[in-house]
Amino acid sequence: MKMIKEGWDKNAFNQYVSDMISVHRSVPDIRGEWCKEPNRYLKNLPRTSVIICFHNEAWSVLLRTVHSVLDRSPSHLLEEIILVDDFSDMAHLKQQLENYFENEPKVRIVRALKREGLIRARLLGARHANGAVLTYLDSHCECTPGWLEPLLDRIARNKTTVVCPVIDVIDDTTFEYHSKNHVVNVGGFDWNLQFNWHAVPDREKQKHTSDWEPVFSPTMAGGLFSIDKEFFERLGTYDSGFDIWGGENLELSFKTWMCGGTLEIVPCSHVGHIFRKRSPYKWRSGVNVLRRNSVRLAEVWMDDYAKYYYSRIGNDLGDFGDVSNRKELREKLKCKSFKWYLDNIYPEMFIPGDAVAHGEFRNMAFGKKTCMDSPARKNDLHKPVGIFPCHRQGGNQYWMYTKTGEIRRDEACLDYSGQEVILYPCHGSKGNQFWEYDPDNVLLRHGSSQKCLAINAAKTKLSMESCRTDIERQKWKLENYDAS
Ligand code: LR7
Ligand code: MN
Repeated sequence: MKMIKEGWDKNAFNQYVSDMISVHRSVPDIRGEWCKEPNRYLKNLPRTSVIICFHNEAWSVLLRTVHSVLDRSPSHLLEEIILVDDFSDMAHLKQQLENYFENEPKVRIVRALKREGLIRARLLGARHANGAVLTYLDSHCECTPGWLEPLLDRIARNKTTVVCPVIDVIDDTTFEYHSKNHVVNVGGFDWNLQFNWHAVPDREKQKHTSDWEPVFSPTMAGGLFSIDKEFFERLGTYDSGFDIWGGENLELSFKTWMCGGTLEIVPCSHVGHIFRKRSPYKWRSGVNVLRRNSVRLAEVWMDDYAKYYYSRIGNDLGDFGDVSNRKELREKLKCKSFKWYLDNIYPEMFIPGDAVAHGEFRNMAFGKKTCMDSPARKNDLHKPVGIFPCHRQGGNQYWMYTKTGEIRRDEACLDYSGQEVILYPCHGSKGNQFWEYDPDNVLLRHGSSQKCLAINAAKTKLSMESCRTDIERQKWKLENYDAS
C-alpha cells in the first residue's frame, strides 16, 4: 500500500504497476492495410537519432521507452538513442543507468550540468546527434510496430515536412495501452496559447482517399515528432530562452508553417504516452515560467494578434527577457505573417477582433464590482457559470460576444435551456446559445427564452429573469463593445 502511494507521489502515475510489467512488453499493431502495402515507403530512408529527455523519470518507465525504440525500429534506420538527463537527482538514473546500457552501443547518455528544462535539454541532445533526422520522444512513451518508417518516409520525400505520430494513451493507473481505434485528431491552440485537439476538418478530409494518409495539422502537441536536422537548424531550433516546460510546441508549429515547411500527423505511426493529471517535478520558484515562454513566443511570431493573448493575461507581460535575436531570425528567414498562418492553416480559429465585444462582462448592480467568471476548461463544460469580484486580469473573466450572438471563450459558449446558465461546446446554430445585446438598456436577452441574464437578488449566481429596464441586476457592461 505504502509503495503504491509512493509511486504515485513521485511520478503522478502508478509506478508500482509499471514495475510489475516487462520492459519489453508487446503493444498492439494499429496499422491498417494501407500502411503495410508493398512500396508504401521509399527504399532509402534517412537514419534518425532518437532523443529522449528526462527529469527524474521512473526506472521501468524510462527503460520501457528505450526498449520500445530498440525493439521496434529497423536497426539500419536507428543511428542512436540519446538519453538527456536534465539534472535528475533520483539515484537509479546515475551509475545504475550507465551500467544497464553498458553493452548497448546505440544508447548514449548525455547529462546536463544544471537543471535546464525540457527545451534546452532537447537542444543539448540535438548538439550530440549524428543522425540526419532528429526524433524526439518523452521519457514515458512506447513505440508500436512499424512506427518509424512512415515518419522517416515523409521527411525523405520532403525535408521541410515535420511529422508527428498519432499519440495513444497509456493509462496512468493500469498501464493499459489504449489505441484510439484509429481516430485521428489534429492540433490547434486557443488564445490562452494552450494546445488543443480537433477532429480533422472537412477541408482537409476532402484531400484524401484513405484515412491512413498523413494530414496537415496547424500545431503539434510537442513531445513526439521527427524533423530533418538541417531544417530544424535552419528554423533556428527552439528559443533557448524557453525554460522548463511549454510554448516550444507552438513556436515550432508556427514557424514551420510560416517559414516554408509543413506539419503533419501520420496515422500509420502510433506511439503511446502516459498522460498525467499533474506535473510531478519542481518548476522554478518565483516565476510564471509558462507565461514567460508564451510571451516570448507571442512577441516574436504573432504580430498584432499577440494582443489577444495579452488581454487573456490582464496585459501583465512580466519580465520576458530579450527576444531581439529571435526577431532577427524571423526577418532573416523571410517568414510569412501570422495573419497568413491563421487564414490559410488554421481558418477555424475564432479571432477576438471579429467579436462585437471582448474582455470582462461587468454587472451594474452591487456597486458595479461583479463579473461573469468561469475557468471554462474542458471539465467545466456543462457546469453553471459563476460570478466573482472583477479583477481586471483577463483569465476566467475574459469573454467574447460574437457577431452571431454567442457569448464565448475559446470553444465554450454560454448556454441556457431552462435550468442553470451553463457553458456548452459552441454549436453555431443559435438556439440556446443565442444572446441579443441591447446597448441602450445594457440588457442581454436570451434568444429561445426571451429572458434576460441577471445576477440573482441574493448575489450568489447567474439567473434568468423576465426582462425589465429598471433592474440593475439585469444590466451588463461589455468591455470593448463596438457594434460597427
Ligand atoms: O524540466 C524538465 N526537464 C525535462 O527533461 C521538465 C520535463 N522534462 C522532460 C520530462 O521528463 C518529459 O520526458 O520533458 C518531457 C515532457 O514533460 P512532461 O511529460 O512532464 O510534460 P507533458 O507530457 O505534459 O508535455 C507536453 O508539453 C510539453 C510542453 O513543453 C512538451 O512539448 C512535451 O513534450 C509534451 N508532451 C507531448 O506532446 C506528449 C503528448 C501530450 C499531449 C497532448
Ligand atoms: Mn509527457
